[in-house]
Amino acid sequence: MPHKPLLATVLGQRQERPPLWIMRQAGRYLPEYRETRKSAGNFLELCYTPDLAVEVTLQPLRRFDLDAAILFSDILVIPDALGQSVRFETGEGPVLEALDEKGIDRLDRSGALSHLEPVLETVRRLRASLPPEKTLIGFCGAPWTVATYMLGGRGSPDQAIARRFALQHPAAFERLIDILVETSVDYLAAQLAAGADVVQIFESWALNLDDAAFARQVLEPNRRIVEGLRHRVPGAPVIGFPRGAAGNLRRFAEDTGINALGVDYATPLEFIRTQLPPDLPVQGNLDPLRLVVGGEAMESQVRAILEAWSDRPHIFNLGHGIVPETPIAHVERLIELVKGR
Ligand code: 1CP
Repeated sequence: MPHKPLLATVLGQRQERPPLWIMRQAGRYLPEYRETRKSAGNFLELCYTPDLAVEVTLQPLRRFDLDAAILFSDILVIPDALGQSVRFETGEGPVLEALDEKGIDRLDRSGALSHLEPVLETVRRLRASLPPEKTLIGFCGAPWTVATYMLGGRGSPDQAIARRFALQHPAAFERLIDILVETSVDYLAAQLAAGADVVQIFESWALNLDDAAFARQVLEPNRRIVEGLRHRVPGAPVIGFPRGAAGNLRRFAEDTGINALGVDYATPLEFIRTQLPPDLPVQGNLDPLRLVVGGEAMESQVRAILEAWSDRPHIFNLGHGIVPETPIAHVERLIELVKGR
């Protein structure tokens, strides 16, 4: 086995310098991405055309000394594969035909993996073309996060439609979560079989939930995916990312069985240092806006993060996705700082 510093860190081995990748590292802040995106026409075509998806996955690694590639796709290919209508409007984000109870009953899992076959082909090609020391990250959205888009029809600041649906229609909601858990296990197992080294489960909307809702909507589905996946792929390495989990972070780390915990930028460095097991690998957590501003606003916090987590396994990353207005020179400087140059 070639040494892959990022995979090794997920598995609990602290490295001399933390390995790094950048959440949403392929995307609109790169001019070459904008070019490829234009030639693809619509966003889902980009995700389902292996030639193009491989190209945009590799673009950030050509420019920057990153330790991982993350499969180029989206968390919303799962609703698309289940037969829900999904569109990506320019400048507006995703738009789905919002589900009601009857819509949940019409979701069809039987063709999902064959629908996602082009994504799996992208993973195989990436595995074949990446240098052996680079970690290939596969991913899916966590069931609750995906459900917020499926029920709400689009992104929202408070996920109110989905939160209300979970309370008013508990049986239909559980059917939806069951479908998403099962499809996600199939999909992640297939990504690992196709050559992904590790998978990340994006729980981008782990916020705004009371105790019981957090347990039911976040903890339990994440736990079931990890368990189901390990049943298929023993030892499967998993990064969890419960964005906004705040006071629930420790519960998440303890109850889900993930190997490594992604943390958002609002999580205090000290909380991680003192409240989480010292051997738990942690990923994060620079505010993407510090990367936009650069200079001392960025450098002081990069140093603080490196210092605070220096004695545990740490993967350096942003605390959420890189934003389109990020200057490329700032990304270069960030990598120099983390790599100690
Ligand atoms: O390099 C990479 O990371 C690119 C692969 C990738 C990933 C991991 C994309 C491409 N999307 C995602 C995950 C994703 N998609 C998440 C979880 C991470 C996060 O919280 O940011 C979420 C919530 C989505 C849903 C989504 N897709 C949104 C957010 C909508 C909202 O509610 O704010 C958006 C804008 C998209 C479209 C999208 N996905 C990816 C890209 C590059 C884009 C922009 C589309 C474009 O090119 O016009």
